[in-house]
Amino acid sequence: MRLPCGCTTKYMATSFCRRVLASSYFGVLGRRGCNTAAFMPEAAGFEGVSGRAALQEFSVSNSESFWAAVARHRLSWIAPFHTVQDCDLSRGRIKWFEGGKLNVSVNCLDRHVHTCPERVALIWERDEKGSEVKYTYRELLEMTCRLGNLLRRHGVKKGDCVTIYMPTCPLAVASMLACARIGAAHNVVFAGFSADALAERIRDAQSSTVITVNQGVRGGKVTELKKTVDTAVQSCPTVQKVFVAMRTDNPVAMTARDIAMEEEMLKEDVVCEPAAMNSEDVLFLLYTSGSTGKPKGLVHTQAGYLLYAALTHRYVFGYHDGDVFGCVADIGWITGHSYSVYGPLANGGTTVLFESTPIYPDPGRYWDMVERLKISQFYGAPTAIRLLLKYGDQWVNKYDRSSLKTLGTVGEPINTEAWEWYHRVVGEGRCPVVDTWWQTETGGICIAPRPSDPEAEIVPGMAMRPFFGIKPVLMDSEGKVLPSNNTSGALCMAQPWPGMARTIHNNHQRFIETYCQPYPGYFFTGDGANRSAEGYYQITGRLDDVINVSGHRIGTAEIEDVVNQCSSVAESAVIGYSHTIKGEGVYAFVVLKKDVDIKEEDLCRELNNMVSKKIAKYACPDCIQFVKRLPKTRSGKIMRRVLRKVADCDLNSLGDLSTLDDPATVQEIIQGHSELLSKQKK
Ligand code: 7RM
Repeated sequence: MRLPCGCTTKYMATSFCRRVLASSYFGVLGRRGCNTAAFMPEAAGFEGVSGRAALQEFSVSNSESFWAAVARHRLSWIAPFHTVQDCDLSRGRIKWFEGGKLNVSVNCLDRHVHTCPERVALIWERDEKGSEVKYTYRELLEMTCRLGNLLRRHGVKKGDCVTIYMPTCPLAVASMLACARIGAAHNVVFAGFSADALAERIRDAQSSTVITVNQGVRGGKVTELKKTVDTAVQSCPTVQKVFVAMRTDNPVAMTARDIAMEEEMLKEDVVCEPAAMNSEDVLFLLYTSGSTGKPKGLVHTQAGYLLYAALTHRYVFGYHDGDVFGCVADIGWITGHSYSVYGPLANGGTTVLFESTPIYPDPGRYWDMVERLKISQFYGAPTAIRLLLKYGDQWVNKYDRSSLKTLGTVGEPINTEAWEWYHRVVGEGRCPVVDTWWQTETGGICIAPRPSDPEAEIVPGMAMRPFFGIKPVLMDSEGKVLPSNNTSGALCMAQPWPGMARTIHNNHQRFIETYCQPYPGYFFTGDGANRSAEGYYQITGRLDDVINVSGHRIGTAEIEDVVNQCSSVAESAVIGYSHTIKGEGVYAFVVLKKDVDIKEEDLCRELNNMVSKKIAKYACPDCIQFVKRLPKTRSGKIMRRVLRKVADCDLNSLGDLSTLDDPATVQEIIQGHSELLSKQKK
């Protein structure tokens, strides 16, 4: 017999199954607040809270009772928490569920193995189309335990930080969970980052252990990940062990510090004692770009992060038992952490790990996968939607998409055309599209169309409504809260929530300065937003010098630092400009040193090579314009606003140029820009 939770009767006699059954049972009978409890069993105990709007309101104004109830209901605790929250945003002090002890890997694995061991946890959609591999909860737990034991044997201890440099694959997930099991923090570095970028992150995280694969495979191309690690660790004296898994059959050179991971895992026991972790112990670091040249390692902790990822996964997408969740983000980004790994697994879900690209081997890849794996929720990036839209509807229509229930987007604003196409063509007009706004810093989705009401109206291209417990506010330039609707301002959060980042690794001062000081008492997101007449939020983009290339964050200062290292370059200014596919493209204005005698073409190639070597390919300039000088104010500040207007061909509103030292520079730059455009057209 198949139960509603997807288990068979054989495994029924457990608390988890009974709880799921009990809660839906009471919901249907409408014991309390019929509507509310049926939709959200966690809320069944909130006396007098009836209806979804009331629940959202309650979650914000009674956030302690709300989060306490949800935390007790959704997480398995080794010891209960005694304090729901202890937060002071003005001082950057954020603590949730203190006193509580738990293990994240137990929450993601063991408790589902007890109830439904043969349920599929992971479907690995390998780069090679049609060769997917499924892993049950039992298999994933086994893999995680073996790896946990292996890491322990090699000296990884509670509190250590393990750097993971791997493609999106089951062993990468097992590595993350194995760290969680033994109490080590993980630091996943996107496998597209260069050796230099990897080394910087290993050093900053003070990792002594790295996990990687021999080679990566993406879009049919092989990348030498182990070699990149070899190069990186040359400048990382802390690294003592490198675990190497085999993604391809090609052997790689191994040194004394390298360990053949799968081979050694086979020798380990399949049982691994989980560490009892405090709620506020570190679960992981994840580096992201800010407005300086140095990326920041945002710190997420155990209970609050896991709870928030699980709850948002369930309610923003309407995930139910038996669904197949398809988040196509790489695990190197926060989206991969929260919605390929932690959210779905905490909910006992089936989650897809997508290793490939949207157009490999052809632009039908996503929809072929949706048909083959029967994906229920598809979660992707606007940049990919815009790209696929250009290839035409036939690539979508070829495949059966009747399994789809919800479509999601994340990473950048989605334009109406792409939204409409996603809704009408991909979703056949019957799947709600949820445009989800959040950040590495927020841990999970904060604003999304219908977190508390699966029936609510959705406006195209808008993130719309705050999630439970989230209280967004807009600020004016003086730092005052804008109370009315139909307004725009800097997006802040007025109260803490469990999923938010706690600090920047080794730099709490920077955390406070970046997020807490700009608007004292509030958490500043760095984004600007509109609030419509109806009170819906629409995110307009970054207010700082961070650009968003295909949904990937990169600081302009990081790119400038690299460009300026070129011996021919005197100075540079990098900005973002609108790009039809990527959302934003990278535009570099470069001033050469006097007497430099190199062809511009060769210089462009050199600069691109440098950026790709020091950072990653995605950060390479789409456009390089050589200029005699940059537009500067009399105090010497580069007027980036003017450069942005020029790059966007928006010459009618250059704004006030009176503070420029020499307004003639602007004319030179406009001239050079139009020459570059006509050259590119040719
Ligand atoms: C999840 C993620 C965060 C930045 C954020 C925004 C932008 C993300 C949306 C969005 C408009 C959205 N984390 N952003 N989602 N802008 N609408 N739905 O992307 O740390 O890598 O980036 O991305 O600017 O601050 S991230």
